[in-house]
Amino acid sequence: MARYARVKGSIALITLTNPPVNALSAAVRRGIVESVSRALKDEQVKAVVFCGENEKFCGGADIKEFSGSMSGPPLVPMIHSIEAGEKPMVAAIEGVALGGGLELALGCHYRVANTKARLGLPEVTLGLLPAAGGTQRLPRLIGIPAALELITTGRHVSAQEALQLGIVDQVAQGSAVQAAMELALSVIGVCVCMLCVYVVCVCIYCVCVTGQPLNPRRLSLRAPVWAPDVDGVCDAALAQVKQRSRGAMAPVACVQAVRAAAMLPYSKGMERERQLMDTLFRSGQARAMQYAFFAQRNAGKWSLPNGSQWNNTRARDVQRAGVIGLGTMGRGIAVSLVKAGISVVAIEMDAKQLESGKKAVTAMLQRDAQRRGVSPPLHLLTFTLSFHQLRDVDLVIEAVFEDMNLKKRVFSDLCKVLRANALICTNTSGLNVDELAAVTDRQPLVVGMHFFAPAHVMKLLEVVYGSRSSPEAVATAMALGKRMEKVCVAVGNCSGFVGNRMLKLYLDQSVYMLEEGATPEQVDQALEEFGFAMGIFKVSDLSGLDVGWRVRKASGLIGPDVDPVKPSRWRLGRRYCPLPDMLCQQGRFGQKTGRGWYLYDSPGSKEAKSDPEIQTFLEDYRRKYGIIPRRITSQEVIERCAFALANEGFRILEDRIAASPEDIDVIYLFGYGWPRHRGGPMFYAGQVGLSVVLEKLEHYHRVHPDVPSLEPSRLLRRLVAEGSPPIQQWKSHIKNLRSHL
Ligand code: 3H9
Repeated sequence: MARYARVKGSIALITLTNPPVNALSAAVRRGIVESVSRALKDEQVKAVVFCGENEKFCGGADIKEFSGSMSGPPLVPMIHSIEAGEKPMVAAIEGVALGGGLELALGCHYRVANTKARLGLPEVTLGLLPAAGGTQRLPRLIGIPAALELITTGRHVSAQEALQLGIVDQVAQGSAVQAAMELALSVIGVCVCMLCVYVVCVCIYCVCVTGQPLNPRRLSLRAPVWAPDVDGVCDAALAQVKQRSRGAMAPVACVQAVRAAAMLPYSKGMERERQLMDTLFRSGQARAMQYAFFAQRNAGKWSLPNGSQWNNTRARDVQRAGVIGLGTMGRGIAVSLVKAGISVVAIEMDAKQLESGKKAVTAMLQRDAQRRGVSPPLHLLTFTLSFHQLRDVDLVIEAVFEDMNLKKRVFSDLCKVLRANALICTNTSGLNVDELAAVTDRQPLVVGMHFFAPAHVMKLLEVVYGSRSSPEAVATAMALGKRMEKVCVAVGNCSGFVGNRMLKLYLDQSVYMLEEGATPEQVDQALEEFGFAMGIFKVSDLSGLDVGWRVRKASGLIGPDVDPVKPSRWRLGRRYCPLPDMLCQQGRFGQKTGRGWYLYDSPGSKEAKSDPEIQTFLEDYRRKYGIIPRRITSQEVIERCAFALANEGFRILEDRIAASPEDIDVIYLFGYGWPRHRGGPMFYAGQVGLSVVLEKLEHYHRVHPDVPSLEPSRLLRRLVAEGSPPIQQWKSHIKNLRSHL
């Protein structure tokens, strides 16, 4: 778990060996403690170099250990003994030095990284803070403002940026281990250029620094980093993190710990760091965020009901792809493909749309390239009106208007030109993938690739398998999504798939609450206080209210038989809220028209303001239908929205549309702005308590019997009856449920 070797006569090389990321498990910590003690005792050893196996320094503390009882030597004294060691300690950073890994490096007296290394303290993304001295040593090394930024965001920095910030002493072009050993030799007075006499202080030939005392390199010995503006800087950081991550405790604790580094001596600062960590560590938020970390990774390990899965199915190589339609979605998809190094044939139906699509895609790629200081890969793009240009592509992603007949036409046209083994993917947000596949000559090669707008920014990709989709097609779409840096989740085929199927019920609850007495502002405020970046009505204004209106018209919910003056609140056998349709009839489509649930200064502007007209409109509406408004609390908003989501999630699990509750949570975390510190709707239901969720749903269903979706699902009832097992065990209960059907 930590390999010890003596190299170059006088250097102890300690290699962390815990693949894949050399996390600091109990065994690794034990190995380090033993190796350091051996190196300090060995008189031949004059310096110590730490590195990680497989060119990865260290991914930090072993997160898997957090859920069990901790054993083995603790990290803080281990790092302290490295720093206090009387022989120079050098960290050779390759790959990653994250969290406890960087803290270990900060305990060393010198740090060398290679050019590809990434460094950071991402604990905040796990609901924690860097509690192995990171909040006290990093500010002493790089100052309060830079340390605050890194610790509160968890951002990874490149080796070059780390050098500029002063986190590392050197960036090596080749092996960091080799460079670290040379640095170690120079520090102990062995000049590596061999041109000067041995033990010197500064070699005049290579300017290496030799015989340096260690105390100035021990960060814990440095005084607090106080400066006159420290309070202001910390206050500003606090305000910023509160605004950015509403309700999340970890970023606030990170600021408090860094503030301690400015005010208190090291030992007192460490005490503060430990107290804050204790509070975070025990919090539900840390559990939720660590759950999210593993759920995200598990989503890549997809499986289909027929037993095919990620590790027994090969993906096809995709070199060249087609994108049909250059609207908002098609543009983002084309950009993501090109950024992944895939050549793209982009098709539009008429010259004008092709030209505006081409301009938009080119501009997006140019902006991105400029930001990253590279040249835009425009040579990978072909814009054309001709389907014939698609004859040699490996895969096509169709992103035309959300209209079944139009998509069917495109699919059958594609079959006339594509190679027989080319995949056809649809970017539908909820149409039936099987129905689309049925018009093709290659049903096994058809899958859904549901991107989220804007597709070059949003991380989520639902890969939708139909009843005839081949495992190979699913594997190819999943692998392609990963290359496009998406978080991919494989889901089954049903109306709305996972994300939008659940979203519908959440939207329904929100508008029902408007009917009953709430305002869009009240609902949004409750959701934002819960942690959503934006309330549901602001999101609806952003996406455009006309989108849902068109879908409702196509599905027969709105037709000529609907009374235009007093539209029915009962359709297709259940409660229906006509408020969104009525807004659309007034031309209130949201941000794009400058008016929706909120008012905007001009069409396209983003700042939502309360609109008195909406208040009057809602009052008139309630009067018209004889609804007596009542006060709706924030608690009711959260319960009705979150529990309606989870309830549908349970149904989705029963129907095998999602393979696990983790997959559903990943979809909500990456596609729908669910706050990460609440894990996801399914995790949240488990954390609140399944029996509480059941009781609340029963209550709301009793009060609203005309809303069938509020009736608790069978799976939820069964889980409660079986003692509310932890979320990791729900899958086995789904199997039981099916065997009882
Ligand atoms: C900490 O350090 C606390 C201290 O400050 C104080 C304590 C007192 N532990 O992401 P990948 C697994 S908190 C355990 O797919 P990549 C991961 O689950 C820690 N396991 O690869 C996956 O397993 P599997 C602070 C870990 O190349 C496999 O490794 N550190 C850990 O895309 C591959 O992972 C962090 O927050 C871990 N620390 O990305 C860093 N890390 O194959 C967290 C990874 O079974 N890690 N695994 O699914 C990462 O950000 C990425 O994994 C990393 C590699 C960038 C390292």
